Amino acid sequence: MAVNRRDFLKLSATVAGGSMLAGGGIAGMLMAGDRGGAAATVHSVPTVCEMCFWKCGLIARVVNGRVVKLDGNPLHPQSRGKLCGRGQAGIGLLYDPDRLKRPFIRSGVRGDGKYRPASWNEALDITADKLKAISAKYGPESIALFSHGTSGDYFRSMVKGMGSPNITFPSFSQCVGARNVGYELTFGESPASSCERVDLTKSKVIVLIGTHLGENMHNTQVQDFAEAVANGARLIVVDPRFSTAAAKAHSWLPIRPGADTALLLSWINVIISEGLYDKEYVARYTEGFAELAQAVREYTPAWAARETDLSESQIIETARQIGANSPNVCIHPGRHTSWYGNDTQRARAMAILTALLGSWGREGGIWLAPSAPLAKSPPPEFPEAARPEVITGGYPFAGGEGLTNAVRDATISGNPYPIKAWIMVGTNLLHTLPDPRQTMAAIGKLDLLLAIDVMPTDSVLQADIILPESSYLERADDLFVVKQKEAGIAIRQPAVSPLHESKPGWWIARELMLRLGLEKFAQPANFEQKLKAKAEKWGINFAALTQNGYIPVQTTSGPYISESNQPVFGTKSGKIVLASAELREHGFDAVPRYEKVPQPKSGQFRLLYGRSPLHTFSRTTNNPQLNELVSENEVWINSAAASRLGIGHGAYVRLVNQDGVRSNRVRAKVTQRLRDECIYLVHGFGSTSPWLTKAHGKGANDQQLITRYAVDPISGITGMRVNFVTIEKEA
Ligand SMILES: Nc1nc2c(c(=O)[nH]1)N[C@H]1C(S)=C(S)[C@@H](COP(=O)(O)OP(=O)(O)OC[C@H]3O[C@@H](n4cnc5c(=O)[nH]c(N)nc54)[C@H](O)[C@@H]3O)O[C@H]1N2
Ligand SMILES: Nc1nc2c(c(=O)[nH]1)N[C@H]1C(S)=C(S)[C@@H](COP(=O)(O)OP(=O)(O)OC[C@H]3O[C@@H](n4cnc5c(=O)[nH]c(N)nc54)[C@H](O)[C@@H]3O)O[C@H]1N2
Ligand code: SF4
Ligand SMILES: [Mo]
Repeated sequence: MAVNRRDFLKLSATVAGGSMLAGGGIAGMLMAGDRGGAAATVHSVPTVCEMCFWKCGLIARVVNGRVVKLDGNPLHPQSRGKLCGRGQAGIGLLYDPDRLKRPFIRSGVRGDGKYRPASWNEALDITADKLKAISAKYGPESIALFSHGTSGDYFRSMVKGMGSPNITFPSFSQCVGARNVGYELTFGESPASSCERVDLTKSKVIVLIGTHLGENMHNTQVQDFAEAVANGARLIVVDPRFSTAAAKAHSWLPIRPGADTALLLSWINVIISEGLYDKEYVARYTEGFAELAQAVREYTPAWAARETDLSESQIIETARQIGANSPNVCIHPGRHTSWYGNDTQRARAMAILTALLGSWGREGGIWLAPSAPLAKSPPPEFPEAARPEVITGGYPFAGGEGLTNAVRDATISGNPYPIKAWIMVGTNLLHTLPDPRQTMAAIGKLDLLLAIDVMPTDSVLQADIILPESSYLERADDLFVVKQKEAGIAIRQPAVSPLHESKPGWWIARELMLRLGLEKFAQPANFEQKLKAKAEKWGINFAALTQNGYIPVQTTSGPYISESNQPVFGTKSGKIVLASAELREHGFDAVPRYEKVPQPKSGQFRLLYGRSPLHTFSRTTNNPQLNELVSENEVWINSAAASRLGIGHGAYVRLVNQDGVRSNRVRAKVTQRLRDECIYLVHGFGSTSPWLTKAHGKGANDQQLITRYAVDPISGITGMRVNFVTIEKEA
């Protein structure tokens, strides 16, 4: 049956035979009409996924008021008709019986899990009263926000409106911070407009440094990666583990963990000394080449071979492949880059290599962000904070995005002033910040821990007040500006009405703001009207947007450099910075210098972690569909190490870290796909919340074992791959 997708999007019909529908797809839905039986209302709602933060466009198929299937929106450039496994499992989140169904107020002592249900009015009144009391006693700056995801924005307006600058993001401090700072120091901007601007399908060579595409399952990036591999792009994967991506690679470089900057500097050394860099591009767009060339002289492949435990010939050969294919080379800038505490300089080395190859703004490299002239509204005039922010922690390049760790430190110490309320929106801090013991110590200092969440996670069950947000399938959010090679606007709209007593984030923030006298900063009561007005201001037909889910907008610049499309570098000099005077002024190396990281002692293993394609952090481990597919993580152990320790494949073990912290039991995956001195866990498992009936106690929690972290002196982010464990056999 031929059904054009565009027609299908417009399909909002009544057909018969509802019992046939689930799993039947478009054809199944329509054919069901022939079977007779009770009338079923079938319609399709285009909206935006939030099972992770790639923000794919999706189409929810709703039958008799129930979401039965989620598919990728073919019109949206971040999904192109497909969803990943987690995206399809959004239905599991929507109908998870363990969801937070109503507001709760703590009735026992913190952490004992005793709560009483409350009405919205009561919970909002109490929350607002507590915030007012804390602000009056300790000043508004004593209120801090931790958020991840769309709803964080509404609470940001609330916290800023109260007069606090202390707004933090784990997705900076425990994730992209070092990358963004390293690339901003080099190119004047980050290499991502939310999604990394990697031109994989046109690359002749793709270099992945740790980035484990395929396990890191960002929909269209993985689609592009698959296409690039099929097109025969040469793939170089640097990873101590034989990742899914390494299995597709022409060259797998099983590097000693923490030695990546040595490899990068020696590649730069070969590319400069053999003249393989893009001389015209370097002359036209960069500054500091002579200083760079001088500084990398000492980093020879022979030296790097010793540091990285790779062969000298492999280092030279891969450097030549990279150089020979300039500029159509993608040095993937990575995403989670908080590794060893020297991470900004590693990101700088990657950025410098990208510049030498001339691949910023060139086909197969990093494309330029499109400019889309969308009318801006004047920003709200938030009150000036009376005291300085604590969110930079004194780190000179922490920038505008707040450090979670700096706020946690200030909360524990009370310096420079007490922090007394934490508002957590869509973040599971006990699984997200290194050293959960410090997170608990900080929570112990608070007068109010407020959680706005969808699930009763470990962190939520520490809260004094819990406010249940509707999932992304039940709510509208502000319009999304999509910046791929093209630009456009996407809309999130509810596929079904909010279940239970949950409420959208914008509504929760608004109700609190009304009670705090901050209505002028709140979203309007008629949210849909606001979205419509915004779309129309941008010249977009709102009816078409709600029907299609995504509408492209005109761009005024293209993805690649040409004489008429020149790049703009937001650095002080307007050039790409190879040797950074700015870093030198702050006492750092202008050109990255290699620093060794501590190695495990005999008998110890370095704890490495990463992603499962079927889970997002700890947020999906209780999802009924995903939990059925992957219910617990495994610990990867090299087969030689396992045989020395007498550990068999599939046996349960426990991991004990350098500070004596012992993990939950976890199954051994005995494999040759990992270096001998490391072990590897998928992050997000080992929840302790008894309210998560499926995830509770399943697998090991990497974060529990991360009691040490190394703070990057430039960006202030927390390197978390600096913990060592021993392995105990489970009797
Ligand atoms: N040990 C270790 N630590 C890590 C990482 C690691 O790999 N290992 N990864 C790091 C990285 S890269 C990142 S980005 C951070 C991410 O860590 P977080 O910022 O904490 O993000 P998530 O795990 O996505 O957020 C989880 C919370 O969001 C809730 N949630 C889900 N949907 C919604 C919603 O619609 N509304 C609301 N209000 N809440 C919702 C979930 O129930 C859960 O409580 O963790 C970092 N920390
Ligand atoms: N399915 C799924 N996909 C996701 C997410 C998710 O939760 N689930 N989260 C998203 C988010 S927010 C992020 S930030 C990204 C994170 O994903 P990425 O940025 O791709 O990866 P990392 O977590 O930095 O790195 C994990 C890989 O680094 C390797 N590694 C460990 N130590 C070293 C080292 O010293 N050197 C090198 N070269 N490699 C090393 C590990 O073996 C592993 O393969 O994933 C995104 N995609
Ligand atoms: S990559 Fe997957 S989970 Fe993330 S937004 Fe897209 S479909 Fe959803
Ligand atoms: Mo991340």
